[in-house]
Amino acid sequence: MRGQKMARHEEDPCGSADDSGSPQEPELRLVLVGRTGAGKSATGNSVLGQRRFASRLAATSVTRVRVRVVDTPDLFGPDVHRADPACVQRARCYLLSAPGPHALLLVTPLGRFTAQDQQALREAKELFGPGVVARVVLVFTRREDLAGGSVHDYVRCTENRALRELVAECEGRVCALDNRATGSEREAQVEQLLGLVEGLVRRHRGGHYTNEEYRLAQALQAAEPEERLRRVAEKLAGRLRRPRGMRLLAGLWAWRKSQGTYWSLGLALLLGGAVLVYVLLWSRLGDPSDGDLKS
Ligand SMILES: Nc1nc2c(ncn2[C@@H]2O[C@H](COP(=O)(O)OP(=O)(O)OP(=O)(O)O)[C@@H](O)[C@H]2O)c(=O)[nH]1
Ligand SMILES: [Mg+2]
Repeated sequence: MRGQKMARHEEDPCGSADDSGSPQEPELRLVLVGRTGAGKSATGNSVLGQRRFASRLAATSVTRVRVRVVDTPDLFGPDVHRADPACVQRARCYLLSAPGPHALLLVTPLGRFTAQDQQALREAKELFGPGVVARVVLVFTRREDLAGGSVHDYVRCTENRALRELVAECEGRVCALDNRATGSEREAQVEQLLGLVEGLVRRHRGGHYTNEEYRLAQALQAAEPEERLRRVAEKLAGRLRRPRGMRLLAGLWAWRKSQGTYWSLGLALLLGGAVLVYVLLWSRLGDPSDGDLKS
């Protein structure tokens, strides 16, 4: 993998997102998610071809396209709500990946998919909205444990039901990395991963993921960085405070809006049918004269 390295402003505490390269250059934005110790930073370093994380944001050129990777320490564990009550860290993640990621890389070590990984995915859905699953690529670290075997065979044969369900949810977008690999081996692995992401981007007609918070971050591009961070954090905190059921409905509604006319029609027909069945059942079961007649 060749290309000029272009990481800038990595220590900017408010994470100005468009801070490397020319804005006209195509860019793939990737957010690393997963439980602590899964190998997120190591994966970020593999993709960028250099040890960058410790710091949270870096961008670099690779052969085909510029890639921006956002690392996310401690945002997807059970303690995040206590550790980040005002959503400042999570808003920072939004600003670093604005105007929205092309893919979420859900990182998990091969052979160790646990309840913590499931929790990480749940937190990611909560943070970005349920529609983000359509952007998830499952990345297994410790590829060397496959001993030359195929990752697709591994997920097909695994007895871990939760993992099989996740792979189905991600529509089979899986790959494996040995983050200790170097040279052409590392390049080949990263090319495979970026190929998956590019396929995903093509499916979404070149678009990136977005939601209300990303739209707000874009609308506030001209604002002071601290103000932008504060406003996005407030909006996130407001949404995450709502009861889970309400959040799910709001997320589904936002997702539906982004899917266009066919989905609207389908959903309207489904809801209409459900209401009709309910009314018919209610009128049959609830009419007391029926009961009188039968007794
Ligand atoms: N053998 C092997 N070790 C790996 C691989 N990927 C990551 N590791 C090791 O796994 C450990 C955790 O990796 P990190 O990248 O720090 O994990 P993380 O998800 O960033 O962890 P937090 O930042 O604490 O959330 C480190 O010791 C890595 O060297 C891999 O592909 N193979
Ligand atoms: Mg890390």
